[in-house]
Amino acid sequence: MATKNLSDYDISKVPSATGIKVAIVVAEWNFDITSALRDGAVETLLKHGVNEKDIFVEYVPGSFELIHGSKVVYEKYSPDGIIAIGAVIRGETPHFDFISQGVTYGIARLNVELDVPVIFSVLTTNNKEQAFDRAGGRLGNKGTEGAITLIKMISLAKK
Ligand code: DLZ
Repeated sequence: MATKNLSDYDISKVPSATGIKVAIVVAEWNFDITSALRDGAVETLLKHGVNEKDIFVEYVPGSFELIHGSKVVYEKYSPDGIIAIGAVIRGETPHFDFISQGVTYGIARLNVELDVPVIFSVLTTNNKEQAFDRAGGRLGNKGTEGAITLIKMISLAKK
């Protein structure tokens, strides 16, 4: 199966992001990866017209905390949408499965409970190499893709 690289998107199909307010929550666990995802997201939002002062970045210890962190930034900044950024990497313990499932379920729930989209920019990979491939490496940057997804979802709500 060919691996799709969504970071090579068609810029003409992305709606204008001028005037929107975005909160980004970044997990500090595997920060070499999550900071690269954050940079991809911020760069893409700016490129599509989001004002720098309308991008609010906050940090939480690990991916599991992205759920509560997203609720906090929702209440604190009243954004039009949220990007949750994390990197869960398979280790020697069952933690990988618990954290991956927990954060997936938690973010999905927030998408039902909050009236703004919460984008799931959380990598779940077997090793660091696979994570780097998706954080600005040969398979693009999932932070960039998260930003594009958010712009499209906010535009959907405003139509
Ligand atoms: C504990 C833990 C482990 C083992 N692995 C990761 C990981 O790969 N990525 C990540 O973002 N966080 C990890 N954590 C931390 C948890 O997300 C969380 O911070 C702790 O369980 C405390 O709630």
